[in-house]
Amino acid sequence: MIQKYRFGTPIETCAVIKELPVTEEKLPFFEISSKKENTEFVYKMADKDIVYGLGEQVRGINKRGWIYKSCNADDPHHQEDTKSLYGSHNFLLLSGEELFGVFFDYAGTVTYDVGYTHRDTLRITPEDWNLDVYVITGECEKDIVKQFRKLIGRSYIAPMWAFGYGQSRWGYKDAKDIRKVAAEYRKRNIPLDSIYMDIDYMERYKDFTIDEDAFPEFETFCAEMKEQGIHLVPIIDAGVKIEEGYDVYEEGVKNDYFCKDAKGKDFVGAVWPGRVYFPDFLKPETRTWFGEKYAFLLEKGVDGFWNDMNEPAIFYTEERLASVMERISELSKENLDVDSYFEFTGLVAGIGNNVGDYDTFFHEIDGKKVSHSKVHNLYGYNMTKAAGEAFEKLSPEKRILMFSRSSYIGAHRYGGIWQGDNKSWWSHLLMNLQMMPSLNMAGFLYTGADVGGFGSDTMEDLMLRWLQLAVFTPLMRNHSSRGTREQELYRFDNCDTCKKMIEIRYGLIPYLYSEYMKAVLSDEMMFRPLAFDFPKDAAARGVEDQLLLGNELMIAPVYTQNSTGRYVYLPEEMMLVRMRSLSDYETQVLVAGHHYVKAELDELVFFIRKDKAIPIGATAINTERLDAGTLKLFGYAGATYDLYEDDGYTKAYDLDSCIREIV
Ligand code: MIG
Repeated sequence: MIQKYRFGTPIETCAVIKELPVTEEKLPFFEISSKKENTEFVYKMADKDIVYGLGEQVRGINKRGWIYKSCNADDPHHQEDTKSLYGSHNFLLLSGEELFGVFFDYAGTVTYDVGYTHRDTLRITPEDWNLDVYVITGECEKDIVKQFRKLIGRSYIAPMWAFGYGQSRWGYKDAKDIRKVAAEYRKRNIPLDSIYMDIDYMERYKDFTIDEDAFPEFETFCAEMKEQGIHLVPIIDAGVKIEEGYDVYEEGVKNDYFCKDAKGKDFVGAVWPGRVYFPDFLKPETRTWFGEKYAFLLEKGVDGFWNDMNEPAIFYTEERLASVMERISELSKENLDVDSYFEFTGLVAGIGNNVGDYDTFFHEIDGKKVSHSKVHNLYGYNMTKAAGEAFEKLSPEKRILMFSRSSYIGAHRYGGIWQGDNKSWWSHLLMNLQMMPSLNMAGFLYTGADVGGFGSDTMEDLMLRWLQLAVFTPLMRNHSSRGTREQELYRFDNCDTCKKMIEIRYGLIPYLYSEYMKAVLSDEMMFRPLAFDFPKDAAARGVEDQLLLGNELMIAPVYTQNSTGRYVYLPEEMMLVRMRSLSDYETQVLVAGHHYVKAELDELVFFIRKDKAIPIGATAINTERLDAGTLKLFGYAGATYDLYEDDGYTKAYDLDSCIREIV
């Protein structure tokens, strides 16, 4: 059951697709406590209660013990003490003494003190008191999530080719670089479906332009890559360069499509190209206009995009830069001591992505001026919505790949997300795993992290172990930052082992795609904490580094360096699979309980649940060449599998007619 409670006059977020009546009853579970500065929702947690949810956040599957903040942030340091990442997903699931889900539909900042100040107290503090709260009760965790997902609408569906392996790097500067990547992969017969184009493809970082010197005859280049079975996936940034003669800028100014400053002038911020205007994506007209701009690339043969910098990331605002410069020039005359030195470094460090700037620019909602700070978390969502809505018109038949960095619940209907600028750290491999279920709860099913890590220098063993997790995630993209160690698989001595992992991925794609589509079409989670299927199992409730995948698998990757195995908890009997390649593997049935499982660096380990089997096929150079005729059941003897199969390309998806039983 879902009940909707309203406080004040909330700003419409369009997170929810069902119009529910507002109940007059008293909000259950929470006390509303008013203090001088703020009002909070307070819930007393029992000792063993687990708090699931919050989508894209650091730390564990169980969020207890820390403070989180919904305030979309461009923060490349995903650390234990980080409070906000790129998305705001205000859904929590309490499991323990009570069982309920709660969604705070609120566009501004929300703070979640999940047993940090007091171990037993969950305190939720929205910045003001205009919000809708949905409380969901049900039989079990899965049932509550399913009700919530029905409330927020069906998740975005990616094309099948987006389940292939993708290679990316911030630093491919021209067609020659990209051709080289393609050639190196093809030469070694490593499967590959896509190469990503980062900001360098644009003409001086202007959206919807192509640098003609770097990419002459882009359309032909795109066709050349398609010929090799490779999709090019360009990045689109939120800020629009201020430059006379640049059509996107000029149209935006003329038609009033940009955010305004306090005086009503177009608001000036700065990102890659220097000074930019930010499209007011909260205005339907702006969305229609910006969305149609993607046609520029679609017409050239592109069929996938990633939206970036849409929190929005701001390097500086005119105003702040000016005042900082002024203060620095004063300070430059001083003898910098303990106070003034830190003031100086703080001033410089505080120029970029300063939350204080969110009060200095404005959106137009239903003709009214609204401060950005009130709707900050909706910005990236509406950029993705602009693209998603446009694709329905521009490409009514064919699916277009879209994933975004910033998001809010609701954005899941228009695109996936990736987990942002992680680092080549072992802890971030675990974080990738831990974030999967909470993102699924929030509706983001097409997701994954930068494999191998984005920032800092990767290691070949980290890359291999990371592949052993990413083999299972819908988005499997190797991406890294400029200035870090190059990490295309062919850079490593163990390239051949990496290749085998990619081949296993392609063998698993029919199964993974099938489970993904079933999850999307029935509003379920593809990745679940163990306790969602074994709620009464106390040991399962504590597991933070294993997940259930679909209805047949459990994954438990190795995420520590120099380990040749790990402890795994089996809530029931399962079949251990240890795979070195599609043709070199062993299986072993293990009883329920704790096991030490060996997994050498070149061994992918996963588990098939009791009396289940999955289809595995032959590998192929890309998804288009996968042959369903090669599928064979793998797992418990006698088990069958209901395979969901469609063309992976058009929008003719249907749960009933696309299922075929594999025996
Ligand atoms: O960090 O476009 O998250 O994937 O390579 C700077 C350059 C901006 C952030 C994205 C990252 C991308 C990078 N961008």
